[in-house]
Order: sequence, then structure tokens, then C-alpha cells
Amino acid sequence: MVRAANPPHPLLLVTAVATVCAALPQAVLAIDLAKLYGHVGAKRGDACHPYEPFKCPGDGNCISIQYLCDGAPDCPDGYDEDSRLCTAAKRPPVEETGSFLKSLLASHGPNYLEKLFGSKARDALKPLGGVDKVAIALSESQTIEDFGAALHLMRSDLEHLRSVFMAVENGDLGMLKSLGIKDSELGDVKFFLEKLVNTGFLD
Ligand SMILES: [Ca+2]
Repeated sequence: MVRAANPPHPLLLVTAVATVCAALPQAVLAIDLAKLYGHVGAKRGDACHPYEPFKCPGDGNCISIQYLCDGAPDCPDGYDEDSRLCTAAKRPPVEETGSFLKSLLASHGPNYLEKLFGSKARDALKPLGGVDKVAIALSESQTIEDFGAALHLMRSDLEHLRSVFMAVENGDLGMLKSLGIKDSELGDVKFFLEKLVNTGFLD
């Protein structure tokens, strides 16, 4: 899930940790978090205790996961309440979003996501910085406006994307069908877009 070769984006790590925390018993958690936090810590060997696995990036203080996004700053610089971090915590994991986008590209070709994100989304999203960058932007952008700003989308492309989201919000799947989304994929695409809408993407 998180590769050791390149240090992952901090957000990948946080969502990975949150997923691990939700899914695994405490004993397994201890091992995995120690491994994960080896990449974030300034030095090897100063990983946080498994019961306080989140390391504040500023000063290396360790806090418990339950203090993430609880409305009160616990890291000295307030990073545990960072709006991008806390938005991402409500969204599907970045890896899951990335895999979903890649599966659409694999079955429809490298220019398919132009239908959603507009003309800069050709060539497997390379002009936007690649699939992972788009997946991270979808996770940490509080609203569609933030998403457009993060990826420097043109206004017309952003308004098209908004119209797709609004159609889904209104239960209108005809718009997705008209974009060439197959019946077999409609459920997954709808679920994906609804997750974003339900966590404030259109607010
Ligand atoms: Ca907090």
C-alpha cells in the first residue's frame, strides 16, 4: 500500500494510518504504524508509540489518532486540525481513488477522463500532474473550487465538472451515460462522485 522506495505524500500516509487504525487489531497496528512512521520521522528509531501514532510534523510530538480533527489543536502548529488533512480524513483513501481513476483509464483509454475533468485530463492525466496528484487533490480539496485551484483547471472545465456532480446529486444518471460510462460502471462512478458530494465538495 505504501511503498518504501519513495517517501509518500504525507496525506497518503495519514489516510493509510487511518485505514489501518480502523481495520486492524491493536497488536498488528503497532507493527504497521511503527513501519509507516519510520518514513515520516526525521530519524530512524524515533517513531511514535503505537498508542500515540501521529507525529506532528512541526516538532515531532506524538499524539493519539483520536485527537486528529477533533476541533482542538494538539500539535503546537495545529497541523492535527489542518483543513486539508481533515477533509481527506472524511474522503475515500487516496489509494482507492487513484486505483479507481486508473481502472477507468485502463478500460477506456488515456483520454477518457477528459469527459469528467476537461481538456487537461488527456494522456492519463499527465497535464494535470498525473493520477496520484489528481487523487490527492480530490481527497484534500474541501470544495470543487479548491480542487480547480489546486490543479489550475480552466473555468469552463470546472463548470462542466460541477454540472456532472450536480446531475449525480440530483439522481440524474443520464448525464453519466451521455459521457460514455458503461452500465456496468455506472454504480461505481456514481458511488465515487456521491462520496465527494456527501463530504461537502459542492458546498
Ligand atoms: Ca486535535
